Amino acid sequence: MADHGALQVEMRGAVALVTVSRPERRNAIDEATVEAIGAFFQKPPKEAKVAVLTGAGPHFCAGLDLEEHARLKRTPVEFMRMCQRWHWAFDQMQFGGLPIVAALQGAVVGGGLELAAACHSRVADATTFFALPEGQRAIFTGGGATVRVGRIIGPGRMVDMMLAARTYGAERGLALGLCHEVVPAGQALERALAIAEAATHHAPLSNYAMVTAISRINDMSTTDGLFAESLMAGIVQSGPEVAAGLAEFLEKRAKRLES
Ligand code: 1HE
Repeated sequence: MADHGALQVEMRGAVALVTVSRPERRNAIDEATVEAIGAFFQKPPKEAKVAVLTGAGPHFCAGLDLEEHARLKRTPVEFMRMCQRWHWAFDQMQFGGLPIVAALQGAVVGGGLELAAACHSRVADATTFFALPEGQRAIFTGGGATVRVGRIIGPGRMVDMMLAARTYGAERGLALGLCHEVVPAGQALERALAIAEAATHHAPLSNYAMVTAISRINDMSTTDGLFAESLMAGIVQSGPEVAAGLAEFLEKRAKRLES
């Protein structure tokens, strides 16, 4: 188990299990934690093919560390610069090329939802709830929610979610795309690890394309997006696993797709 400040990292085969570990603060994110997250995903261990991200204890993450925020009395420019460090850190996650499966439980709120939204696949257990309580703390989202959460649930619903101070439970979150699967209480980590382990068997270039190209292409015009897709597909096609992957199917050795 490697210790990166508030981040604990444990290799489980080719899966890096990354745990935000400040349970006494409900895994609230302070400056050191955001730097540790960015540094880890900027340069993950070479042997890691997929990561699972979770939080220690009954809550995934309570968002911005409000105690540190109150203590530092950040000026507008200081807060803007802090938000830009969050953007940098979460960009390393979303666009860094390492697939990340989030295991969610309890509170996934404020910056905690921003952290989850930078992951590529999200498994929630039945205790999970989602909220953006920034308005209730007299602040505004600053860790990427306007972009990432806005794109998942739509800007109109995000405005309403904040203005009406809504909390969505796990099943509602599933319907909205805030999570992709709901499992019984206490089983999110086990299921996230299983998804991650299975994904380690994909060709590395296929995984890289999934987690880097799709969201970028969705920021492009139609013609640019289609061109970028063809380029990405051409590069993935150059991978050494392509012939073996196709032969497995053609020789009827591949696992069948199930409905
Ligand atoms: C914290 C934080 C925090 C808990 N910063 N210390 N985020 C929020 O507005 C969410 C604030 N937190 C909560 O609503 C609740 O703590 C929870 C629903 C997450 C969990 O409730 P519970 O009953 O399990 O724990 P608790 O008793 O409320 O908290 C336990 C301790 O954690 C307590 O400290 P203690 O010294 O009294 O033991 C809390 O003060 C502490 N704690 N959450 C600091 N967030 C880039 S901008 C992003 C903007 C935002 O993220 S705004 C949303 C902030």
